[in-house]
Amino acid sequence: MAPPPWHVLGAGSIGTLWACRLARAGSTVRLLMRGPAQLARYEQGPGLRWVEGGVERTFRLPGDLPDAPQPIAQLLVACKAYDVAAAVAAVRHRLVPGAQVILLQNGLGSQHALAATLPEACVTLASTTEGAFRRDDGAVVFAGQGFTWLGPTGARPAPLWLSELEQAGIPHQWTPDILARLWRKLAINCAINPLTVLHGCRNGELTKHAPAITGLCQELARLLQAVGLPNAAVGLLDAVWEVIAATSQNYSSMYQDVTAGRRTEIHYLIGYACAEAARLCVAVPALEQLRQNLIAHLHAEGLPTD
Ligand code: NAD
Ligand code: KPL
Repeated sequence: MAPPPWHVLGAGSIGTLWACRLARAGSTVRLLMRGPAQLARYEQGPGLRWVEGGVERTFRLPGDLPDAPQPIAQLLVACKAYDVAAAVAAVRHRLVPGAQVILLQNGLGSQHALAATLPEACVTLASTTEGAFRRDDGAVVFAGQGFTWLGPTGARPAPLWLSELEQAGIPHQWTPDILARLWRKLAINCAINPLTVLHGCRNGELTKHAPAITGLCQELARLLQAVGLPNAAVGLLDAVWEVIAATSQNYSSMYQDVTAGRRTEIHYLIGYACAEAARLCVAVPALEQLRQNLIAHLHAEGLPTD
């Protein structure tokens, strides 16, 4: 029996990256559009344009409205964390019992909130180091080869659809410890991204702010221990410096969002870390100060602070 189609909710940068590779490998992929205007615009255009290694390819994948009749057995949610709840609510009535729902969001907070509203679905969380961005002309560029960890919200064996990722050439591994992966990445993002926004700099220029990074990593390591993930705290400071060195010429995703005037995912990154610290009574004064400075900066830029 043919595997069910993938429905991609949020055909932005990372959604396009997944949709095009799956389609290239022969999987059936449908794009879920926000509404009639988005669907019309998409259908009048060339389709998804995807650039890998300087080579552009176009994929004319079918687009659907949220209330299209087809049931959804496999849903890839690739919108921003703050859009997840509304986006999935619009298609929830189409999910078959036991539907596979894969969440690609960075940070934490959106995933478990959503999973609680989908008791009959099999929810998979992802943490990816792949990178993609949309060029001014609309094409999505595969900017950073990386790796994707996938794991269940509860205890569940590896799902069958992983073979489709294999065929699509999406480097990945199933892990029962996905929460530790997500927290580790969140901690790294907390130590890097807000500072790049506040200092207006590339990741590599954070070498000028080593004491601040050391202090943040100490607090973040204490927080990781308090949430019950001591392994995620091991070598955190070294890992942050490794990421800074490997991405020294890059601007962090949060820096890019702010300079482009886009809403950030602050609430699901440093906001989530500070909220968990408060809940668990872990003192994180430097992290909290950084969050407040970031909020003041976003406010001054006229951007949402949540
Ligand atoms: P993006 O803004 O490029 O794409 C999100 C897409 O979702 C947009 O096209 C938007 O129109 C669409 N969308 C929002 N609400 C919708 C709705 N109700 N119905 C249909 N579509 C809807 O964002 P992105 O960069 O692809 O990031 C998505 C998530 O992946 C984020 O959580 C981000 O942190 C994470 N992520 C991104 C990258 C990357 O390199 N881009 C890397 C790792 C993780
Ligand atoms: O994930 C990142 C981002 O920019 O969001 C890195 C490159 C790791 C910096 O925190």
